[in-house]
Amino acid sequence: MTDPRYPLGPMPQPRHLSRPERERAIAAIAALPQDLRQAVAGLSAAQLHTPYREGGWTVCQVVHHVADSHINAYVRTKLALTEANPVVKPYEEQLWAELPDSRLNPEISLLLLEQLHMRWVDVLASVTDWQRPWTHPISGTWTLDTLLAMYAWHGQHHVAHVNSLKEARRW
Ligand code: NI
Repeated sequence: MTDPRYPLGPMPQPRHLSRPERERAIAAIAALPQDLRQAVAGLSAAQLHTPYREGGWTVCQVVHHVADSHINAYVRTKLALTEANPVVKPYEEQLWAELPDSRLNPEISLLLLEQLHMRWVDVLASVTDWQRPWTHPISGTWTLDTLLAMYAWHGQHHVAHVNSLKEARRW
């Protein structure tokens, strides 16, 4: 029995990716807004407000969380590209997901993600030094390759949450 919180397994944190791995990760980030839109397409309001697992976020909160997370990831990408080993700002993702804007229509964050990922992918496509470091104050120093692998996984991880709920409920 797999852990319903981690349908794709744990978050990868490699320090170095091969060129094909990078290309696949950038393609996954480019495709994420459409993948997430497809996962929630046609769900009713009641379905959108159903937790993806017992005690978990609702589908609606999951969509807004992906936007919260990727806004931070975009900022971290640009900090790593423009400063020498910047210390990034952690945030309380659980509390962010409980703020009132996480109950807005998911369409708002789907549109936001479509626009944000266009800019993020454009920046990622221009990176020449994937070993540029950045530091998380708790987990330590990582590279841009790590960030790329983490967030390619992250979007797919949350799409899998929505899809696993739909499969379990036969929606
Ligand atoms: Ni997440």
